[in-house]
Amino acid sequence: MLKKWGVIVIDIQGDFTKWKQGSLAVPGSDENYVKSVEVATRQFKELGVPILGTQDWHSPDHISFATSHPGKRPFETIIIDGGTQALWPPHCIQGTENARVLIDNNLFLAIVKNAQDPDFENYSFFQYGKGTKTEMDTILRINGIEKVILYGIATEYCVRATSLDLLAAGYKTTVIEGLCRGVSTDAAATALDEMRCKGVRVITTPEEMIKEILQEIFDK
Ligand code: VGL
Ligand code: ZN
Repeated sequence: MLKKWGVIVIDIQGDFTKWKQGSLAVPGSDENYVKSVEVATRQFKELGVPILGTQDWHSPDHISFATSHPGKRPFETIIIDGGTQALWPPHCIQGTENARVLIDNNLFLAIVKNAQDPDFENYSFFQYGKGTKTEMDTILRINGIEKVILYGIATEYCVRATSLDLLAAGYKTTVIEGLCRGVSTDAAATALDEMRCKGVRVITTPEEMIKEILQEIFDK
């Protein structure tokens, strides 16, 4: 049987975009970018591919916010539990306008949230803490998905962490670089290299993926 594709669109939320003057707007996140993500996602959906969305979803006092650490400024790092933690401007606060997912929410079968606990930061939407799974794995399984296509924001944080966890869990994982944006362009490039090295397939444009899926449909 043909292995089934699924798409995961990572954190296309106002606070990560220049378009919506987000508090953590990443380079290259204008309205055109968001529209290109929406157009590609609709094309996948029209090819019959199930789509999941994700949403960074913080409490107002989240541990990753610089404002939660007196004297610290955004983009500084601190050590928490022996690990380095980047500090961010407050962003994607539960229930605020700029925490909304900007592309048509009807495209999604479900939206998986993460980092809701004020005391823990988490970039993966597949699992958190010491390997506790989110609902993502179950949703992929009940839909028969074995091959995942991933894109969104931020390349070196949530896209990286989620794709590496998917890969480790046995999913064939493809990242569409042209639909990803990073907090730092250099760090994003390094993260993409790491993902490639570990076995993630990195492709440039959605068109390559759409061509491949169409080919599979014709070959069936
Ligand atoms: C993200 C930084 C802070 C992400 C979330 O979605 O990659 N990055 N919170
Ligand atoms: Zn966050």
